[in-house]
Amino acid sequence: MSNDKQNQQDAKNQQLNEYKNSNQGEKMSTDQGIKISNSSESLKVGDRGPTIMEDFHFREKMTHFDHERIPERVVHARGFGVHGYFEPYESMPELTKAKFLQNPSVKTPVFVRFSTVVGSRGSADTVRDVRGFATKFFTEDGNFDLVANNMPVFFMQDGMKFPDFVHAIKPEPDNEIPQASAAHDTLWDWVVHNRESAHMMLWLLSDRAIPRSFRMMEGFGVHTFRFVNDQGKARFIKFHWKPLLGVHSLTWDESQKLAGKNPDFHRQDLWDAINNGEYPEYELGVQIIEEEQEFDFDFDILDSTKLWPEEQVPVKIIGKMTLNRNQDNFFSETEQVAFHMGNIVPGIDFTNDPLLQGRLFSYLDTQLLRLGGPNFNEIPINRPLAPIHNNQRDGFHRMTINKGKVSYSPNGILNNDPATSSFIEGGFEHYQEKVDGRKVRMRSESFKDHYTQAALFYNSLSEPEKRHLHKAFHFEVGSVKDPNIKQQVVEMFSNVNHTLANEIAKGVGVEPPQSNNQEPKVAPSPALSQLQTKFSPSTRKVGIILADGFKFSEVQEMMNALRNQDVHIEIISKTLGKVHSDQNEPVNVQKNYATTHSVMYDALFIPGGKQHVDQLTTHKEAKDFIKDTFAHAKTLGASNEAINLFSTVLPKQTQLANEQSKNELFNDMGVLTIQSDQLTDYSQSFIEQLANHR
Ligand code: HDD
Repeated sequence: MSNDKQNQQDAKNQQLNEYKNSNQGEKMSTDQGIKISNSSESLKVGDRGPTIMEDFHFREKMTHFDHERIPERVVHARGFGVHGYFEPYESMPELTKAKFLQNPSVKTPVFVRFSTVVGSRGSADTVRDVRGFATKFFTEDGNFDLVANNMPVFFMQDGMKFPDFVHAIKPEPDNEIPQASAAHDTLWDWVVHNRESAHMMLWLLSDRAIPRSFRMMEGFGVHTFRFVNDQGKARFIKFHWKPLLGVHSLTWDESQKLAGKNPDFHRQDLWDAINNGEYPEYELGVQIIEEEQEFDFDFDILDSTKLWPEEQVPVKIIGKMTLNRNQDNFFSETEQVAFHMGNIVPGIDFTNDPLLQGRLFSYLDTQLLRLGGPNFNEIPINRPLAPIHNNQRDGFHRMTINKGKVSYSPNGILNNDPATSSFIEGGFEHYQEKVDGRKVRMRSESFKDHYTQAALFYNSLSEPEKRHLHKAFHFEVGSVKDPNIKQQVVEMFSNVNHTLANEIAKGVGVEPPQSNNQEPKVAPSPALSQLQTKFSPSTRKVGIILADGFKFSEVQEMMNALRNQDVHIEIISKTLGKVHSDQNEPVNVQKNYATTHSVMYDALFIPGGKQHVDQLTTHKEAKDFIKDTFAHAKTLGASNEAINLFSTVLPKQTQLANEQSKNELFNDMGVLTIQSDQLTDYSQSFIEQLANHR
């Protein structure tokens, strides 16, 4: 990496460094810099007397504490931020004049905030929800914010409906129940009265809504944007992030258990990966539609409830983002970062998508309240790298010291500085789209097909994905109390697919669909199924349960093979400390049963060793580990004596089978067993299966 490239990447870090503060080796002071002699006792009249007003240190400490909280985001309150950089693969002046997309040797610093939408700041990471994927690019032309989600469509077509939708999906206002969940009456009441939500509701009830990791989900800009080149030629585009680790999900049971066992599962996963040097990478792609093709599709490209099937409009990969540094302070960075759809750079422009237009107002507005005034752009995490010169002045918490008398334009005193820039000089000029029409509160006829793409998504899912979707309906709509709403959900989704509608009806205890709706006949789009994704064992996590007397050679062989593939291993036992092998070799235990659970691993391996297996037979927790790993269809492996342990825990037929047919039976069930001291081939099969996720 050349120095220039490195310097560019570090520019944001250097800017942030100026504001960093560490207490290490320092003396305690007040906010005014006065050294403090005692910060535990308030100033009193006598050692049992009242505290006195004069105690400036007490008052400063307490008032600061009393004012520590700011309003949480009205949506996307729970999030987690990381630093990184973006690099384009090639120069693309024909497509866009955006400078950060021109030079493969320039790394543009980024800050990304991943989030859930509905839950409050302290809710669990693994709930069923859309995930936010917001990226701030600190480009030389100023900040570009790509405020994306991990689903390519949205609940509604017009920003005007957003407050209604959010009120309906948030906890109900009388009792603030349920937290971080769509499984309640008001949301589904909203859905049946807003049928444009059909497509997005299927995404929300699909496995995409319970990702395995922030590192394993796609990102979508959702709206149609424009790329504009230096000749002023524009094209319609959609942005995509594609994770190099592939797109993978939890099961519903795992995500529910994780919400209790480790509510920070996703942020922990990201934090650990970056600390381990396993930097998450996402390729940036664009779908491109020429202006002349605007009306060539059977959907309106300005409608945010529609995606552009990748088979029809391929995704062109144009660069890669690497996330390589954890934040230093959650509040200063993740909490204070302010995204805004209107943060855009020359070469990228908006379209008339009415949802996008609504967002252009809302983001700036919300930051004014959340961050206490108009100077939030001066907070270090939000500061652009590009220089700022304008006549905006004053307001709460102004940091910049603007010199001189002139704060207006045009002016003579400063010869009209700061001067504006022409398009050629890099000034932002809005794309001169010709628009002609009457002022109306209406929706275009071309926005009125709500079911074809919902059917496209449903038809594109594999059988297991469809089964998960049906079960998700059983839970979400099953939690609705009003039978009328449930019945209307069934009727609504009979417009999408009759099997789906009947499945919903069966699971939630209402009548099959009464109306004779036509199902749209749509061929699947394979790109929409998660089965088409990439699979890799790298950075996956395997639990190995041990008790004293385990076969050392087996564990060693397995661990070496896993480590060679960058798989993480955690040794689990009844108590923390050390366990000893059949050779009396000590091994450190990282987790005891109390501090972990099967849902925190991608796979489980139990080695042989008679004494060790005899003990595990008496451990309920070890058996629960095996049961859950099996129930969640994750890689489960045992060698030699441990196979017997599996037969006592797993389905009845394995207990009845003889030794040979037992092994075959296990292998048919996806459980990997081996009766041999040589684990070389076995460990490779284990890794292959681990890579396949389930
Ligand atoms: Fe939004 C936050 C993504 C529609 C209004 N939104 C927010 C965040 C993401 C998105 C990722 C979190 C940003 C962060 O991490 O700080 N929102 C989307 C996507 C949408 C969308 C992909 C549809 C395509 N949003 C949307 C609409 C409106 C808003 C239609 C209002 C008209 N969104 C907001 C907001 C938030 C927000 C109220 C809350 C906190 C914030 O902006 O900074 O302004």
